[in-house]
Amino acid sequence: MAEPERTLIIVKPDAMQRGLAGEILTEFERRGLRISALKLTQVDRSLAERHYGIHKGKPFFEGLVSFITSSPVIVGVFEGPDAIAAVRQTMGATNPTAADPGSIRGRYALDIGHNLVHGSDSSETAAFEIGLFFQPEEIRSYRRDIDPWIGA
Ligand code: IDP
Ligand code: MG
Repeated sequence: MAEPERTLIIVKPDAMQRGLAGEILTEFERRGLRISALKLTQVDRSLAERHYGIHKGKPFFEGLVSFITSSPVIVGVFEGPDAIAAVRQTMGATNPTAADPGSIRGRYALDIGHNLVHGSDSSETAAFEIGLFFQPEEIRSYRRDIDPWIGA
């Protein structure tokens, strides 16, 4: 059985402005993942720089920080078997025109700088990013009756 994992997702400013938040959350929920935490928030510059610290110095860094701080976003923790890989697959590749056409980015996005959604890329990153956005008491551990039916 796949390992239970938690991962951080962000419904980015472009998705919020385009009214795609519900659609995106639905994708992860329908995949079988369980919502462990969810909130609307506005990312400030300091949090953006910490969250995207790995990209500091890259040519797109400044644009990325101003983009992610440009509108309220929804941040969430999703939990389930292999949640990190499942979210990445459901999101699709970073560049939407290279993303699987069935993925969120492949269906709804065209530009790498406007790719709608963030998902942690490893268990270390997930733990770090969840800690950036959520206090431990904001994250709920619970079981659903359907969990055995999705292998959770
Ligand atoms: P990911 O979001 O698929 O994990 P990362 O490589 O971690 O992709 O990059 C973080 C975000 O930075 C991407 O989602 C994208 O919005 C932006 N980004 C990455 N590479 C480029 C680029 O070459 N030009 C513009 N924006 C980029
Ligand atoms: Mg990334």
